[in-house]
Amino acid sequence: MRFTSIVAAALAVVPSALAANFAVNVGQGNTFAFNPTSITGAVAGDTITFTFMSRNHSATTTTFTTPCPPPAGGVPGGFDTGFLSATGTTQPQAVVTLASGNTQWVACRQAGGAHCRMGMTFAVNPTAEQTYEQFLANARG
Ligand SMILES: *[C@@H]1O[C@H](CO)[C@@H](O)[C@H](O)[C@H]1NC(C)=O
Ligand SMILES: [Cu+2]
Repeated sequence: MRFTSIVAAALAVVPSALAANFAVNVGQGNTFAFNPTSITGAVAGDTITFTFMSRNHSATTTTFTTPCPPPAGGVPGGFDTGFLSATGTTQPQAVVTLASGNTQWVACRQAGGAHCRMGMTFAVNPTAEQTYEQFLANARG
């Protein structure tokens, strides 16, 4: 009887175990940065939870070669959290569900790209050919 209960409990968690969530902090410690700066192994259906910890930022998809500023709404097939502002003890969150495991380049589009040019960038599934480090260098111009 006890064993049966354990099996039933294990089966119940299977659906949620299929999708991973990646937690990403935005503006942690009042910095112009995403933490971590990249994630790998993300697949369709996975989620990214962005927690906006200071100031007023966005997480917006952009291009590898010309990151700053990211376009409003993000690139086609991408995403844009819109501007989210941390006030006092409130740290808003945005949850993005990935439509694919494709590589995506992300930056903050605040202040006409000024935060982006300071290096406020993030990558989903960067590759050996297109690395996060090169994307960051492109953003800093
Ligand atoms: C956040 O930034 C956007 C874009 O600059 C601005 O329109 C909005 O008013 C700001 N929000 C707050 C709460 O300051
Ligand atoms: Cu910003």
